[in-house]
Amino acid sequence: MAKLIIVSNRLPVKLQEKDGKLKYSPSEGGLATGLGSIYKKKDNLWIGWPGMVIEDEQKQKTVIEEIRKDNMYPVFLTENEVKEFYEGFSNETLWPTFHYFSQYAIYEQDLWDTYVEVNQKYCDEILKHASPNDTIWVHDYQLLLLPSMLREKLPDATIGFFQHIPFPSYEVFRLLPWRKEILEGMLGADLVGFHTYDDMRHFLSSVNRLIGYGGMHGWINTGTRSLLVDSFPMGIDYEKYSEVAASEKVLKLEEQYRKNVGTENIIISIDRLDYSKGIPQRLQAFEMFLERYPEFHGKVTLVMLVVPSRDAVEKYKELKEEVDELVGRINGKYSDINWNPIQYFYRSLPLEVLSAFYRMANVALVTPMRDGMNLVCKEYVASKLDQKGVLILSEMAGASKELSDALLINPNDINKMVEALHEALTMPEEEQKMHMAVMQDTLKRYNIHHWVSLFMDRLSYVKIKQMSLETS
Ligand code: GDG
Repeated sequence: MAKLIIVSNRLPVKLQEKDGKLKYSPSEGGLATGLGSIYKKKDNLWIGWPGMVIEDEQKQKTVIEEIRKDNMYPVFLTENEVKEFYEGFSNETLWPTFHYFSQYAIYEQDLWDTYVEVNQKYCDEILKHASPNDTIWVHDYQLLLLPSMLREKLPDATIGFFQHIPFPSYEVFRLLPWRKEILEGMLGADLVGFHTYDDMRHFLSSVNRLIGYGGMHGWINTGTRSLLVDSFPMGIDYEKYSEVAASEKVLKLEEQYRKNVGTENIIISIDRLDYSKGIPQRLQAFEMFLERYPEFHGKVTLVMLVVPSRDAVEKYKELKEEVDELVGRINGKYSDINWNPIQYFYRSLPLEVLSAFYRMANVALVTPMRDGMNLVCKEYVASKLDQKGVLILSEMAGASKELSDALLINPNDINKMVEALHEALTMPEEEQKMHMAVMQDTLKRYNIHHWVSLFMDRLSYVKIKQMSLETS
């Protein structure tokens, strides 16, 4: 029986070392939830990095033994591989380029070489487990070369690739010295998926202009094979977020937080610390809002959660300083003894706390400069059980394509962001409910389970279609 192998840079586990002992617990990110019912079944499995450098062989064995009970197999990365493959090429070359921050991108041959080696390392681990007719679903920008490496060894396998971050326009993509190798790596898949139609269009255009392959309706013909490129906007586990938001624990937390925050209006802002998320621009807009609408002084609080991320990378350290400074400046300027306009948390918080934040906020301010999808805005909508609340959303997030009932803004237009804040904070309740209901309908239907089955069904369809193309 053919099985499914899921591959991503990180495994859905949290490993911790306490008193020399390794502890592990499953982590329930969006992808893990969506795929949970699949990879735990029968012979299916998930391959990836457990998220910690473990060089001791005995410890490696313990990890293998532990996580295989949950159908997971690790790829162990050395410290240098983490530095050059993960922090380096993935997060200092590909991430900035794909998010249109190419001025932040570094182009270093050593980093590229390690990126190739590590992709090969993942390939070798997969080959230990894969049979010729298995289905392999590869995820994201850390593993762009893997589809072709696998195709070479397993010509008949069914290979899907999904990219969670944007794909830039040809003009930006072509800045990469290894642009052709990257495209050729991805073209080893049978199905290449993106969140949006625009990402898909950009990819097709790069393939056409850099390699010369063309086709119709998303099909690419390489001369020896055909593959399909398509868009699959990722959903969330809607039920999970609405159930948590309805729980006794979250209700209590919300009540307590509301009392502590103390203002009638609460704006929420939640992201990983990342320059693609537009955090400084958001703070500038809030500052200008306070300047322009003094009647809101003492009546509105921005609750801002920034989750530490990639703090070994220089640009992220600089951004942290910039955010700290801006928050300090705004609070210094406007605070009085009874009111702090911004409550700022730099840490990761449990899901229940997040849910209580979503519940208590009458506005969610989600303003990335560029985002493949953005799940925070979807989770906010799913948590608004009374349908009261307004979502302000950047046009540059993939999610804006589905959530046109949000107040859509351009994050470079600070002035418009200020007006959107004012509009959101003064929007009649009936209007809030009307928009929220439409967005909830969409997200309930196009949830994470729908996304997984759509991708898997399309992948099977591609295989059948390829056979008929070959025989015609
Ligand atoms: C990439 C793409 C695409 C955040 N803080 C805490 C916490 N979170 C959770 C949120 C949400 C997730 O992290 C963040 O997801 P996003 O989609 O917003 O952003 P990225 O991490 O950049 O994800 C993105 C995504 O992949 C999926 O394809 O949408 O565009 O960049 O689920 O709730 N969770 C907990 N505590 C926190 O403090 N428990």
